[in-house]
Amino acid sequence: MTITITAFERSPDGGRGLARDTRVRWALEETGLAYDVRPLSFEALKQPAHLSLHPFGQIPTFEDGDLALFESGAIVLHIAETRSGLLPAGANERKRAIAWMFAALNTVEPPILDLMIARLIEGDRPWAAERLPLVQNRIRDRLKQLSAYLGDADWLDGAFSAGDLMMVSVLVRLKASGLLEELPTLAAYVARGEARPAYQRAFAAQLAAFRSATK
Ligand SMILES: N[C@@H](CCC(=O)N[C@@H](CS)C(=O)NCC(=O)O)C(=O)O
Repeated sequence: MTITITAFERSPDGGRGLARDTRVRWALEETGLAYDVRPLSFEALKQPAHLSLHPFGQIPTFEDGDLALFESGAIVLHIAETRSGLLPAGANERKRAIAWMFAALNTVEPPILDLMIARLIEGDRPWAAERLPLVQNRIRDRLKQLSAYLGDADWLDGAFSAGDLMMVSVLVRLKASGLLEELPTLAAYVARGEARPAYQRAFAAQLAAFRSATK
């Protein structure tokens, strides 16, 4: 049975790899699992066929035999738990890697999403200029804490893990903001993640899909 994931038919990021299928593709590439992609239009996302897989009508989803999952965190965790390479062997180390996945999704990604919303959706509101620096400063606070924790280590807790995969995936979304460059330690951490061959393959695959949809 082949794994099937869903992704945007035409990603609104123009193929920059910011949509959340990229993190799932990355986990699949790191663990050597083959997969198919079902591309979906924005309209198809909200149709019953997709809503039966994803209650909020979003991507990504993951299907493997009789297992269907939504939420990128749950999908990456499932992949990491079924194949070696993304979670350490020791029980406590595994739990810490999972804690870093949660930290990426629950502590670091929310203010980054706030920034995307402030810029893309609320940019024309009368209060937008006043709100933007508040949102940016909340991100700066998180990045400074993360950078201090990382120090001169390559990865968050020993060897590269699903925690790093998720954290890099979240931080990549800041690339156009200039905020990452304020902390060279984190910029280098993201660059290390992006340099991994598995990330390169995942990025290339989503870019190829975008290009073929926009030909
Ligand atoms: N928490 C979810 C968020 C999923 C999500 O926001 N997906 C976006 C693409 S990255 C989406 O499908 N947006 C279209 C929509 O919400 O209609 C996850 O991590 O999978």
